[in-house]
Amino acid sequence: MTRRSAGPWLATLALSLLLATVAWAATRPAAAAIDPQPDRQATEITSTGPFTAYIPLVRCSRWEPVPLVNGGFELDWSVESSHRALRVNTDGTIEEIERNEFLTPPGWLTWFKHGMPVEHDPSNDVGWTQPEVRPTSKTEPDRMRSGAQGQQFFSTWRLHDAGLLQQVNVEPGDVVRLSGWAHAWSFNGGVPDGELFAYWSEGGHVGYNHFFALEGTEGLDEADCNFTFLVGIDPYGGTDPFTDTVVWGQGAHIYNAYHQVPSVMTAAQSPTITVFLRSRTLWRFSDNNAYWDDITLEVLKQ
Ligand SMILES: [Ca+2]
Repeated sequence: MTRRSAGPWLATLALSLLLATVAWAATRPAAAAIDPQPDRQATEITSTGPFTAYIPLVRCSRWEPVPLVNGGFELDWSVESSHRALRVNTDGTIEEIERNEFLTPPGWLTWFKHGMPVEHDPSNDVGWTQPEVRPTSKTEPDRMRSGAQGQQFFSTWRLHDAGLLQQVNVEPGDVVRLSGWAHAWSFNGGVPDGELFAYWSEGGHVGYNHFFALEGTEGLDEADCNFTFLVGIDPYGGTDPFTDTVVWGQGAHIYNAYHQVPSVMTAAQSPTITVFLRSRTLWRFSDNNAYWDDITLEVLKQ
């Protein structure tokens, strides 16, 4: 019986392991990849064996803040004393108006949808209406996420689809990302014990819970879905929140405590972009209150 040498066998095993490792490395996602995927360069790195492997090389990228005016809503309203708002009518017209009900925060402009119909509720003969806008009360510390103030929108026994906008100067082509924090008090008298009602919201899955669910989550009831929060960017810098060029992030139902609204990202198409905050309600509850804080904009730097 001929005894075989282990040398060639071990060499074959080592080569197989090397080739398997190179093949695995060529197909796996790059560990340093971030969202969005930066540009990649396919670079030949080895040709020592019978195969040639390509591994994506990822450029180092980072997010840097783009200053927003009053992104944390800490500036006192008297800095601008603005009562301005854009009334975005369902017939497609837009009017700039001033009302005492709008304590529009410095650096921002209030917008709201106005008119009929209410597509999801034909019994609603009031339509989309004007909310009231003001800083969060300093007596309700949970209504601001940081600092001394947040911003609130509220409507009583009525719907709103409304928010704030701000135009920001950037470089065309910049990849920008908008984020913010929000929550709602969505109340219609259904609290079971009559206590702490300001932090109890309607919905079979909500109640006192610090509730967050992405829009479209299965199993939610109609009250769970009363409020939807969104952030959006118009990369062309327009002020119509309903124009086709506005890119909206995914909606989220958020109640009773702050949670980050799903961020949105796009590439600037002009030297000015517009960032939008939006809360949309479904039902004419007694208290449809939306709270916002800590809005941030970032740009991707290569
Ligand atoms: Ca704040």
